[in-house]
Amino acid sequence: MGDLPDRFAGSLLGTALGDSIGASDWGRALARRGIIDPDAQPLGILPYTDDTHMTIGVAESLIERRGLDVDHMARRFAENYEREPFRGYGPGPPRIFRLMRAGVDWREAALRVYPGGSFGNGAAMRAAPLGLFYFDDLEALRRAVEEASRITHAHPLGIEGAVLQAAAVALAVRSGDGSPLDPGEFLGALRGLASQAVYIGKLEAIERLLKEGPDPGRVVLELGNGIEAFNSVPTAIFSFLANRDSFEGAVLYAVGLGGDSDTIGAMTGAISGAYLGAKALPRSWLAELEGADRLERLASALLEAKYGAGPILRRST
Ligand code: F2R
Ligand code: MG
Repeated sequence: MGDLPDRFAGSLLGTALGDSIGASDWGRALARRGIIDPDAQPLGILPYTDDTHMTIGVAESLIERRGLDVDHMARRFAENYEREPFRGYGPGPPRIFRLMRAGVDWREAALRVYPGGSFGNGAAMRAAPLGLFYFDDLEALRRAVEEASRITHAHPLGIEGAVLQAAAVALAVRSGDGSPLDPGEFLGALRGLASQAVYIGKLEAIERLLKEGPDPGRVVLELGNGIEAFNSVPTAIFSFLANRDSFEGAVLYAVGLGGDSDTIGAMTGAISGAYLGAKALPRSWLAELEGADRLERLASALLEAKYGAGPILRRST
């Protein structure tokens, strides 16, 4: 396998860049102008939001436990939230973390906040480290993502969105190795993991929209740009596939679709960064990204944890 460290770093840094570009006025204005300029200089630091904060929690837990330990991950989410509650979390997860703090098991808390579970995109937006850790085994990936999603998102649509997002990251890591990516094969592999009608329909729509052209109005109409997993995960997959040779092209296209722009940007950045690698990310954006060094260290420790070699990174305080 080619340059795995570069692709692991690309996916975590790509998540944070997509998140922070999509959350910033500067990034959204750049996206609206429709000019893809990798040298465009952000107006000051690019702070990340809950998308990246939770992605960090997933990575930390996978590293410390050398794989999925779902109770450990649930505790880590709650601890990280208590340290930095200002990251712009969606409505549900903080309520779950407060119930956990009051002694309620997360399995019960997740179903108390949304009977039947949440179908928001919060499990999908944090799924990149799971896609990286399990990139070489889609069945193990599916099982791990299902389990990890249930901590906050127990609804089948929230879970399947996370599985598809993690699998897209995994397939991007695999196919960034030399031969050009075949969108039909990529979508076919995702289709093999989908069981919910809305995702099956949207994966078919992605294939058609790739042939018809990336008209943003049509894409939003058919795939969505909302906070629900089924209205944002397919949109991120399309944004990547329609702009697969350019990280900034993919992220600015995603952010320009509007709606939940930080999360669609984050998920697109995670897939594109996994495919193109960290070396393809714009230097001028990375220079301003909050936590870039920490994300690089986490990517490297995640790879070490996967293959069982080298020092294990403990959480930084
Ligand atoms: N939403 C934000 N940021 C705005 C928060 C602002 C904050 N007050 C501040 O500035 O500090 N961003 C983040 O939210 C999205 C991820 O959300 P998540 O984690 O999935 O949240 P939740 O609450 O589980 O679901 C989101 C909404 O989906 C609808 N929904 C979900 N399940 C439902 C169900 N079973 N029945 C009905 N509706 C359901 C609800 O409208 C939920 O509020 C990301 O964008 C992240 O960046
Ligand atoms: Mg968001």
